[in-house]
Amino acid sequence: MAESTSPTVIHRADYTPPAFLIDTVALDFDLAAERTTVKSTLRMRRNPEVAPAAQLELAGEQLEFVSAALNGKPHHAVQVHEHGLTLGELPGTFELTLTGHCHPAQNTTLSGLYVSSGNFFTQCEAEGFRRITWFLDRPDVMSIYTVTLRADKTAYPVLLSNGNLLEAGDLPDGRHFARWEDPFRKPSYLFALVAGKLVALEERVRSRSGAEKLLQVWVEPHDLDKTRHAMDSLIHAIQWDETRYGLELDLERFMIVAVSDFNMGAMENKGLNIFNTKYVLANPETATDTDFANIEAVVGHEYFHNWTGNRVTCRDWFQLSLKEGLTVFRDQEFSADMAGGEHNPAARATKRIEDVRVLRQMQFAEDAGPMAHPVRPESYAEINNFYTMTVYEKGAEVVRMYQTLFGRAGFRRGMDLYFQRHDGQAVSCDDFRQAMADANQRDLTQFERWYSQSGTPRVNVSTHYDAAQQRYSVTLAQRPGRPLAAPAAAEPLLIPFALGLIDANGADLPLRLSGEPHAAADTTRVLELTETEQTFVFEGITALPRPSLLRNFSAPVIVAYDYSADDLAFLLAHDSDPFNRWEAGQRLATRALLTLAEAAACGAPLHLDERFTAAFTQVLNDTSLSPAFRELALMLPSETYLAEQMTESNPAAVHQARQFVRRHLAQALQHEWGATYELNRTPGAYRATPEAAGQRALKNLALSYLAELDDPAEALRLAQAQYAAADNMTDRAAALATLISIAASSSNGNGNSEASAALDDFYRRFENEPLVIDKWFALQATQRGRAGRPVLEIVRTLMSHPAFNLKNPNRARSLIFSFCAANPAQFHAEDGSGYAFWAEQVIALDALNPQVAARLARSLELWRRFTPVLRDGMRAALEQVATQVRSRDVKEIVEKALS
Ligand code: B3K
Ligand code: ZN
Repeated sequence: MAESTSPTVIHRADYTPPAFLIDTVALDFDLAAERTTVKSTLRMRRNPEVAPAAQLELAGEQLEFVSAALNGKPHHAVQVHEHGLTLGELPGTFELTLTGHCHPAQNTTLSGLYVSSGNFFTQCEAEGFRRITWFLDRPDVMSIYTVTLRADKTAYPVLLSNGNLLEAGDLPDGRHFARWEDPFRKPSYLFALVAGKLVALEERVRSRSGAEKLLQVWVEPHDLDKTRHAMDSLIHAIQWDETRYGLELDLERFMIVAVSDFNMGAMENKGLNIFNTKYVLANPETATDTDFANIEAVVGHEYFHNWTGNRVTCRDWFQLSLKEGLTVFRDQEFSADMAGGEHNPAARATKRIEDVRVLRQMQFAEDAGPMAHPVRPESYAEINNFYTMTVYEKGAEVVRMYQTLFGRAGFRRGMDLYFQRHDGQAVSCDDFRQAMADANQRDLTQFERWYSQSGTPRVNVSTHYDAAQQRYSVTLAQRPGRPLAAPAAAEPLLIPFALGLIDANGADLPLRLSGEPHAAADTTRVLELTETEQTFVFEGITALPRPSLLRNFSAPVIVAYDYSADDLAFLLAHDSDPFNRWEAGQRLATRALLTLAEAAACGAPLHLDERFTAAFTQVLNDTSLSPAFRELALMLPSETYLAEQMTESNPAAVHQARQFVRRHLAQALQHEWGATYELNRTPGAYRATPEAAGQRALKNLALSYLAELDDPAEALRLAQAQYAAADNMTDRAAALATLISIAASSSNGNGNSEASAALDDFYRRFENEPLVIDKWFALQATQRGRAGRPVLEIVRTLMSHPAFNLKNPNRARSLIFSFCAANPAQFHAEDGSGYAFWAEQVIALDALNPQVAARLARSLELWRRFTPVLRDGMRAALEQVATQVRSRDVKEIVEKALS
């Protein structure tokens, strides 16, 4: 039944420090799947900096209360309620012992203590610890933890928790125990335990100071052959953090554990990272190049949290970007260094391009909808809803801007000062900014606005060339991101705007601003835009140049400049900034595709500007560019991104336009695609290097274009051969996708039997590899519709496949999310069938796992921007969900969408 109340909203401005502190925590677990007993002994005292409170409020959820003791004696001034305990009659310093039960086997939320494949796991961030025992479950309460685990030895031979192992041994009745101590103070969200039948790949390494460290990657026994890459990634991450930031691993051992039921990617619990199997397990047969790269990035990310997040943590959850934005920035730099090293700008650029593509497609969209919020949000109903693209990805861009302004050395000085000041503390985004400011002797007051203003700022650029004076002026005018939300309140930001000027031969011009004695050595200049509008005048410009704007995407803004198609083609061919070469191609493609989509929307005939095809051909044939770069440059903007750029989003029209261009390019470049395919084969043993991965990506892009030809016989032959001969998942999955696509586009059933034979083979081959079966579901959910058979029908059939399981988030994402969020043309069917399906699934997931349900709920949030028919259908579905869900998580999302 519907609950009528809206969730309570928490405001950043209401922060108050805790009235009590917890110095030490001793946890004692008797693990049993149905009912686990947890005894928690807390050494507590009143916070001397806060006025004394009459009562102590401890958070607790879904717990069964057994007893409370104060200094060893039963305590009766305790009220047990739905959200925890209220305790009275407390002295200044005391020991509180609380005993209770939780129910791991029934826990489908995957928050707190739960069971997956018969093993125990925990997930505490953000507020899962209160589902294990009663606590001051907030990040500014930091304590030393000692944990004793007891369990049946046969069922749970491995018992792990944070920190160092103190002792372990046998107990009567076939049970055993292990006792762990974490020597570092930490907030409750970083607590973890794991128990079960697991095995580990182990390595011993020496850290910089010479100390020996034990590294372990724990998995289920049949997955041990898929742990090498995660271990290598961990070793690289440890070395990288020492070299780049002077940060050393501070524990004797560091463990990663893989679990197949997990709400997100991974979790940085101190010394005991728990990972979704998707970000640990890989070998060439089961994992794609993208999987390999993602594993390296996520292993790095969680490891880097050991300093940025764990040693220095967040004062409250509004400061989440303090650790997330910073740690994403660190993992992005780590991946760029791994891909190309410090001195390979082209290889670094491919990583930058991939990150910016995600930012633009996902974070810009978030900023344009009802969930828009600043990097440091002002309020929330459910904190789990704020692990967002804005907090993570825009947060990382904000951190990157410090480095753009101060250089690597200046950024490092700021980091050093930050740790010097705040190691062991729970702090705020302001503290980080202050450390950057002080270390670089800069006033960063204005920079604070990046943390408090939501929306994507726009920078309008206009240029003027004065031939007589040989002067070129560039005027930058910034506009706040959300014109409807009190534009007057938005004050100008400090925007680092990197720019270059290019001459008619494609060479960078020396840059000298008015008033400067000579040109700077660097031909890229970081202009600091601090006013609403500023003009920068460059002297000694002897002929009209072309501007290369916002090089390397130096700030998370939208740049509006009236480039001609010729300018863009020129920049695509010549810009020395590899990011902006890609950017020029994207602008060109976006412009062409949007024109076509608007035409398709009103049924007008479609024509493609030949200059586009010519520019595209030049990139494809330019073998001086790396295959990885060419693949990125030749990939058309996604349908989702394009639909968002339309006056009224029309996914069907976008699909039609994009397919028109793909078919056109397939035909026009038929010969080149064939040659590209052959030239980029990677014979010999599989290697996951960026170069080899780039070749496979370009080859498979070529294959996908060949499949768009009117006669796809050659593509069919190549795809079948590639599928059969593949020694790696990248090539096998790409071949399968191509076979599915050929079958979908044929009007006479051509390729149908080949596609279904390959799908069957794929399933049989990988039946026992859940992560590969996820790919099998996802490939089918994201396929193009066939005449007379909408993809939704296929998805509904797959929902009753024996391998489908709504309770497993990876599986739910592979089928349901793939369809609702990654197949726009099919999902947004005019009859509203996609929306009805979405509503059913959000409601079903809401009862099992609110965090996963809330993520799915977000796929309709931009509903107001669509064409009227679609808008009405989406609103109806949202209203239906709003009346039927119970969780705070989903309610917050749908209420914001409808308000
Ligand atoms: N800190 C975790 C995310 C926790 C999400 C809680 N809903 C993983 C990460 O960002 O590294
Ligand atoms: Zn993180």
